[in-house]
Amino acid sequence: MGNFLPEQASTFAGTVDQMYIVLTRLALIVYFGVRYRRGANVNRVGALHESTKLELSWIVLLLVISLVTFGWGARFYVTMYAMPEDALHVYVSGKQWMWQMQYPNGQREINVLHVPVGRPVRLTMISQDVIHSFYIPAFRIKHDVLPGIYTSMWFQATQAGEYDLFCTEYCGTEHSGMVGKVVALEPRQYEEWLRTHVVGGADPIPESAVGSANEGPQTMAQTGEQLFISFGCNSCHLPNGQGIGPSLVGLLGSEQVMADGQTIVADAQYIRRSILDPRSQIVEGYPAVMPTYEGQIDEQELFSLVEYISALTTPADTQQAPDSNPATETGSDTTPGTGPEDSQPDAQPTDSGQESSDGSSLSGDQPDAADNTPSGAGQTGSDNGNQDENSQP
Ligand code: HEC
Ligand SMILES: [Cu+2]
Repeated sequence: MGNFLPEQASTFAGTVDQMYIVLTRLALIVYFGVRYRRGANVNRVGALHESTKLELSWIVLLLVISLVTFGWGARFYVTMYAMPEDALHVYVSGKQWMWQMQYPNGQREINVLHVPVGRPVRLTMISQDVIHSFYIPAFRIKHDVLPGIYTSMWFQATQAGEYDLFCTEYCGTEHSGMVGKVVALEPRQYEEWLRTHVVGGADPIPESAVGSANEGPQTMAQTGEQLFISFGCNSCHLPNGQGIGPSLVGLLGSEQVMADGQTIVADAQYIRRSILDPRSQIVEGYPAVMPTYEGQIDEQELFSLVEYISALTTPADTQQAPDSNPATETGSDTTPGTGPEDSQPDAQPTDSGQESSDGSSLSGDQPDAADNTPSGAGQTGSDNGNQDENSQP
């Protein structure tokens, strides 16, 4: 399949290339249509006139071709944008001019993304300044990275190796230098890498985001828990729902009813927005007293908070042992599993997205990718100011 294309190293690559080739060939039809149109100066010796059979056959054939390409493309699109539930999570934040990766186990790197082969990996991405775009040619995936709203994409690497990573949205003078690499490792090596390359490893990120003294590897959920306490969230959000604010246990993936009657599925974007702009979405039955944290929390900290809140699941809903539930450490003697949460009657059935087989993918999400819904678009502008203040070296 033409060696002008980059190597194929993900489960998407084959299909993307086939589509590319097929569509390019179909484009030839347009070319011939123009070239041999009536009135074009071509040799018409022996040309047919008024053959119903011929006309019918090309009409039907083209119809079938266009329906098949549509169906094929639509199905593939759905596959690409429906996030698999068992995906590993990596949080990506882009800024002029670098990519920062955060792994749920607390690992961080700049411009390098480590992934295992043969397992879906889901990226939750945000920009700290302008629009960037995350592109891995060998995986045939690309997605805009926007300020103020999370975008997600997923992939599954099929071959171990090192691949290019580019920003494909012109984002300033050093845009062309906003490159990196993706290292796909065999699962065993990946586990090894996760264990051995702890925070402060090869490419440490300046410790701007992590709150207090960071001794040894600390998972994102643990960092998030510390932030939850240091920002005083825990004084209003008690795991047993007795506080001023609703309990956040089982929030991710659940349906939340707003004061205006709207129902929102709580995804990562909803949580982010609840923190930065609480007034934009007041939960029904609660007073609008939550202060905004805009300008006080940076994107990396928000990722950790999202990861922490995502991990607040009732032990009964998941196979996770209760001790992996950070909520039990927040100082309440009531286990989050006891008693139904008044504000979240729907938590149970929609929680399936959070099942995870290991600690490194704690933050499963709602089954369908709702992250990209345009609902957050109007908010982008207001968050821009926040990004600017926040960007730290
Ligand atoms: C002064 C008390 C208070 C503090 C402090 C507070 N919240 Fe809230 N929070 C609320 C109340 C009340 C609501 C429900 C009304 C609303 O939606 O604004 C809420 C709603 C939320 C929601 C949506 C919950 C749902 O069930 O849909 C999230 C998420 C959230 N808060 C996270 C946080 C985080 C994270 C912090 C700390 C950075 C925090 N809150 C600090 C009172 C508080
Ligand atoms: Cu960029």
